[in-house]
Amino acid sequence: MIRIAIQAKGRLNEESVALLAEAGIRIEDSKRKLLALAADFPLEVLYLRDDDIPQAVAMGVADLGIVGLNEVEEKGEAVDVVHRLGFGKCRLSLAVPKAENYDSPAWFDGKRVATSYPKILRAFFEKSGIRAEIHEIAGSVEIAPSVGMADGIFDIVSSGGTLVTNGLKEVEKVFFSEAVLVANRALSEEKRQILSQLLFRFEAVERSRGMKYMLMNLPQDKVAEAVEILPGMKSPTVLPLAQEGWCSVHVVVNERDLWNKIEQLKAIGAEDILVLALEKMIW
Ligand code: PRT
Ligand code: ZN
Repeated sequence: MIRIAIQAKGRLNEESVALLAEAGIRIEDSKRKLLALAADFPLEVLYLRDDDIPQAVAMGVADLGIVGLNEVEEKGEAVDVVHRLGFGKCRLSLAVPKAENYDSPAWFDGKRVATSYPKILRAFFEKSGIRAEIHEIAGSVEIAPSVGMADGIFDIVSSGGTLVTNGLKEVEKVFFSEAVLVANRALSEEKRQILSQLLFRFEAVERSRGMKYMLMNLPQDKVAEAVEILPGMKSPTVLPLAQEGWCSVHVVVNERDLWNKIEQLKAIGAEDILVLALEKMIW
């Protein structure tokens, strides 16, 4: 049995639960008990505030955790980042009122900066040789300049909309974050095995994201050209058709390239193209 801590509510909760579900791990009625058992995998889920996850994992209250890399870095707890999960992407940035004439980090010398991430900010200022006053506040950081609490802020930015709404502009992108899987450093052999099973499933889920399964009928003598159009396809599945000189080609393509590939394939004579959702890719 392994215990994973995930955010109880907030931006990472839904995608954490969805990732587990896609990995075939259903969590018994998530009526927000603190602890819930998975139906068909040796795992239990502990619902916590994101701020508490790094420490819970470091102490072994949970074996694993899904949390923003920003929290892991800020808390500085002794945990291993074992996998990047690709969701919850954001950055920690410095921002100043938009009317300011900002040209370099030296602008912050002698200024007051409000943030909930003092440790990461201190490291950045030290590295840049800047002496600024860091004011730690727990929330609503973006309003600090307009109420006279600070000259600038250091906060999470994703679309940048919140900064604009508050009359601020992003001037330095300091730290890039996404949700990560963290692990306790002293997992038993049994737990390591469950972790590697879990990682195997996560990787299969990630690999199949954005991928489509495509089938088409193609004149037999065009297979080599189709392979040119579909690079990366080492060995396409080619099945004979009842009609002489034709075959059926099956490939996996990235959704991004889908229409482009379809047009090229039609141009060499592909017909009856079917595009299907791809559930999982395992190898
Ligand atoms: O209750 P709990 O303590 O668990 O949650 P929380 O309120 O501390 O965290 P939550 O749910 O807001 O965020 C959890 C994690 O999501 C963060 O630690 C980040 O790793 C990640 N994340 C990704 C974000 C954002 N994107 C984000 N945009 N966290 C916060 N924001 C904020 C940002 O600060 C801004 O105020 O959302 C606002 C909108 O951002 P813009 O730039 O899109 O306008
Ligand atoms: Zn939090």
